Amino acid sequence: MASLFDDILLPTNVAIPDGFNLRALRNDDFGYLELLKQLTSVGFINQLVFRKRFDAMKKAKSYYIVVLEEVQSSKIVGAATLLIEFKFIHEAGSRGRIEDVVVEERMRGKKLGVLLNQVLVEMAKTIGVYKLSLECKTDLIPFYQKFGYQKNLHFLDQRF
Ligand code: 16G
Repeated sequence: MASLFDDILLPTNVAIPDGFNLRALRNDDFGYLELLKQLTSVGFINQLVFRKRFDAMKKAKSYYIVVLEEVQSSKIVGAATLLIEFKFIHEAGSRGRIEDVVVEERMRGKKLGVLLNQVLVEMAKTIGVYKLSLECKTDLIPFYQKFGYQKNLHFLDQRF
């Protein structure tokens, strides 16, 4: 069993409610895929594909996927990703991106999404990024603004 990153990097100044455990994603956390299905399409990923993708992320050393585990059931009920992108601009600075924030439907309303965001903002500050950004649905803008984000550039995408 391997962790995506060392749990020592998790902030100590964000309180985790009783009954939950915050930790890095592990290479046997196949339940994470079930949770991601509540965010968007995941498609079919077998354990081999999961492990290979996990290994590639670990090797890249710029993926920080944190998961919230419900202690009683050992189920992952929340997760969020901090991705660090290396740049030449800003004195070879780093940009942080928050991705794939998801909380299990039956666990919503317990402020677990707030907690995950606080954790990743703290980690981004510790790692040292000049900018932290995310994309979200319009109705979630007020939620994310609570963590210091401002509406700024327009976001464009194309899908294949
Ligand atoms: C949301 C996520 C983004 C994810 C996308 C998936 C956050 C803050 N944003 O925008 O990270 O990639 O949903 O939707 O969690 P898609 O499958 O339509 O790209």
